[in-house]
Amino acid sequence: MKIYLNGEFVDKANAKVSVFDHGFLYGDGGFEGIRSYNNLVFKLKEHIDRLYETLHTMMIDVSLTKKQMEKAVVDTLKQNKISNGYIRVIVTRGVGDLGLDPKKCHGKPSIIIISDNITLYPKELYNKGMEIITVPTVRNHPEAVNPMLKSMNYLNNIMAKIEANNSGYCEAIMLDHQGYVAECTGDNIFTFKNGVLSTPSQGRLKGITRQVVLDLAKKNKIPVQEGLMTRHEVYIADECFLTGTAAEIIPVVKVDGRRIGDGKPGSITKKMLKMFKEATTKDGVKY
Ligand code: PXG
Repeated sequence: MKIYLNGEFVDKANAKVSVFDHGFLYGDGGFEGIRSYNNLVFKLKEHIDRLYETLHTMMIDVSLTKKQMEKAVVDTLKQNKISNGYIRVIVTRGVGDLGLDPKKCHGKPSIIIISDNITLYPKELYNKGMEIITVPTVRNHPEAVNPMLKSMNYLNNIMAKIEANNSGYCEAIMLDHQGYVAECTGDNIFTFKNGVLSTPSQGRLKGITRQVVLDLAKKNKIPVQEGLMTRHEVYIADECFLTGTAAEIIPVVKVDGRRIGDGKPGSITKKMLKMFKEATTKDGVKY
């Protein structure tokens, strides 16, 4: 396996960063998780745009243009001869000293791109649907570490994931600081009721898959509502599903012990997954 490390391709065994890298010391950096399907990188521009938005707010000035970054992603896939893969792009503030002062990193971000074969969730989860719970850890306050940033600082989500795992679940709903449903630890959430598709408007990452679903809904004249969502509204929904680059679209059939709809993956959920799969065969940057 070849890893892109600061402009060079190095073997996995030599792909090392300093222990003084602020990404390691403080989670001080941004990242993206991208997928490719049959030699097409899905929504590459959108992922790179979001990465640069994260870095802009974090005041990490990366030397590569967006186009150069896109090329580096494609080159990494080519180097590894991966047709269907998962790509992790990481940009940290770079190597500093033990203090947290970002000035000590001297404006030299570390850029790392790893591509690997994707490990998928078990197929039966897609057929049967998932059971999830709400966990006590709330999603970060937007004026602390804004959930719109895909920062390397994932402790908020990891704490929530630990709570989910401790209770025997693999994914969990996180509420925002006001008690509204925000998102899951690594996925956005949707409900469907009375012909309307709903998804939270605040306290969550602006997921790329979430946007694909919103676009597909618009194209298919399915009414969409982005707004505040309570747990009650999730419990009484006809359908519920999660979206994410790795998970794609995964049906949810039980939340906090409440059955959703008839307890089986819903027809809109299945239709969305089908349309999403079709989109991944057409859209994308070829390599
Ligand atoms: N919300 C959060 C908090 C995420 O981390 C999504 C939503 C979905 O966004 P996209 O753009 O992928 O549709 C994510 C992304 C993992 C893992 O191992 C998951 C993500 C990121 C990193 C690792 O499950 N999800």
